[in-house]
Amino acid sequence: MRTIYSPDHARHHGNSELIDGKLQPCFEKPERAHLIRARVEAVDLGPIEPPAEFGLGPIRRVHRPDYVAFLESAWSEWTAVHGEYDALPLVWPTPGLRRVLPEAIDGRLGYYAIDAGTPITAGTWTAIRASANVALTGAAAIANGSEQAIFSLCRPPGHHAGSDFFGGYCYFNNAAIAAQHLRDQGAARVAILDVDYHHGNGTQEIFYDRADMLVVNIHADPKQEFPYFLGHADETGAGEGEGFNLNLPLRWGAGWEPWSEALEEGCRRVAAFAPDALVVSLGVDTFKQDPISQFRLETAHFPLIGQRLRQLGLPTQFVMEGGYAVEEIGVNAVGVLEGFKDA
Ligand code: OKP
Ligand code: ZN
Repeated sequence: MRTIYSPDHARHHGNSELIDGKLQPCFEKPERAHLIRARVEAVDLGPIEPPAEFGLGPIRRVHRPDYVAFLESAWSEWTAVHGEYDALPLVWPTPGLRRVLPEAIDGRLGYYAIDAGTPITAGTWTAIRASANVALTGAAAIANGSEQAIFSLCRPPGHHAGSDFFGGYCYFNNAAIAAQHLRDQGAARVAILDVDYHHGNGTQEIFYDRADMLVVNIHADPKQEFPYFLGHADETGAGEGEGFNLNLPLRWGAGWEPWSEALEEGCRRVAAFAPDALVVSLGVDTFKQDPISQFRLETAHFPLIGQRLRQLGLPTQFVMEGGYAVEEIGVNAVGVLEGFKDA
């Protein structure tokens, strides 16, 4: 299996995120992608190739132009006022306030953000453009039939980013950009299966009213876990998209038994949808030792995920999302891919 990777991800390295009442070192750090890449090499998964440049066109197919422009200029606007330290929001247009776009960068950050854990830094724009290109290069290879399965080693991740918001370490929604590109290159229907521990609220929001995109999420119950305000089982889609969103929330502490049952249900729904391609939002923060997560999957379970996905028999693009137990992140993420390959 081919891996698409860009070293430009390392240009994004935030100092801190607001978590548990403290500013702490970012869990989402360059080492994550370095270790996954190293594991791809160690097990000889296949060639590692750089992404092609796709420009902003395919990004604007899922993100609003004002939001894209905000991300491009946020760092220079921020440094002009505050100097060269991470930009983070601290006020949001919550109910009772008005959603009028401020001029001040501090206000604009709150307007477009969902949390205070997602810093914008000097290299963020370069890194998120590269991450989207990694996703698009993978999608293009699936679309033209040159690969049946491909690994887009995206960083930063993307599934919390919506049509006009960032958060949860995500800026551009790489999986959504890839899925839309597959559609634009001729796929009639695309399924997205998100196995990250956290609900992919951004992906759900982007495709919620569409019948050509099936979005399936297996994740920690938002009553207990980030992103808290989306991901409930009764969110089934809207309008034309009614019936094309499936949320399978699980309680804290879930291990392989309930998790694999949810995977089975998700896979059956994907199969019934009969898509032309599958995009897997691959997070491995379901691992029992993940420092910010509360599921209990073990290293031996990750290849089983890959095996089950392979049974779907679909052209499949893996798009990297979360996973913060950095010591094991390579073994776990690449374990899914090896399970898929060897099944
Ligand atoms: C990104 B991805 C938990 C705070 C969580 C944000 C987590 C973002 C995860 N107490 N902060 O889905 O792996
Ligand atoms: Zn996650």
